[in-house]
Amino acid sequence: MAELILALDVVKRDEAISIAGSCAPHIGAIKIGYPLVLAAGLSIARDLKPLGLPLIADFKVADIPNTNTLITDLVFGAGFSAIICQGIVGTDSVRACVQAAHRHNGECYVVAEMSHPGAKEFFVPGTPEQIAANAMIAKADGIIAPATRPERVKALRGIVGKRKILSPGVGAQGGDIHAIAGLVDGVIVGRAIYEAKDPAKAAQEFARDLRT
Ligand code: OMP
Repeated sequence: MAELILALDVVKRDEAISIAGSCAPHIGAIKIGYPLVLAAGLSIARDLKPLGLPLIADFKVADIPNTNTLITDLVFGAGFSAIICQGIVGTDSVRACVQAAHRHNGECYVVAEMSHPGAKEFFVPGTPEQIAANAMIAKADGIIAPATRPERVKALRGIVGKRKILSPGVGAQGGDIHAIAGLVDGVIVGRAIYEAKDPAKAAQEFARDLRT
């Protein structure tokens, strides 16, 4: 069964801690990206640690191997348990993130195809397949693939086999949780939870949708 991952893209530390705490019983991990880290600092990882949930650093790392290694070491040093990198920059760059993550006993997920409309300009069929295959060669723990295009996720599943697929795009971006739930290992939801009047209730409902 796929787990629910909260994309905590709020820009106030107190609000982030409060939403994460109220949603914690319904989610399997928290994904934190530039918005919250730039607002609250890397120390937000330590603030959220007591919840006992995996913390995924979504920095879509996309640089040369040496810079990727430096970034990944800092992310795990701050207390994160997984990192997301871009796959389109090449296998050597991905391998740098994966190896650094594994040295810290953490995980690395590789963006194979993105969920927004503009992604279609460069993530043309064939390219995500190649990115996913290279991510497997680099021994990544899984890939990121779009809930907005379930048919593409199916194609990518054929490449990654039993390794994990985490999928954003449900809710605010129009993706349907029921269409994606059976295809992936994790469904990433942001605004539809943290902008809801009652984020805990919204998270509970998404979690229930994943079970049914
Ligand atoms: P909502 O659209 O608010 O549910 O948030 C989706 C989250 O997933 C955001 O944190 C995005 O940065 C992230 N995301 C995508 O939306 N699309 C992608 O292709 C990849 C990601 C990601 O890597 O998490």
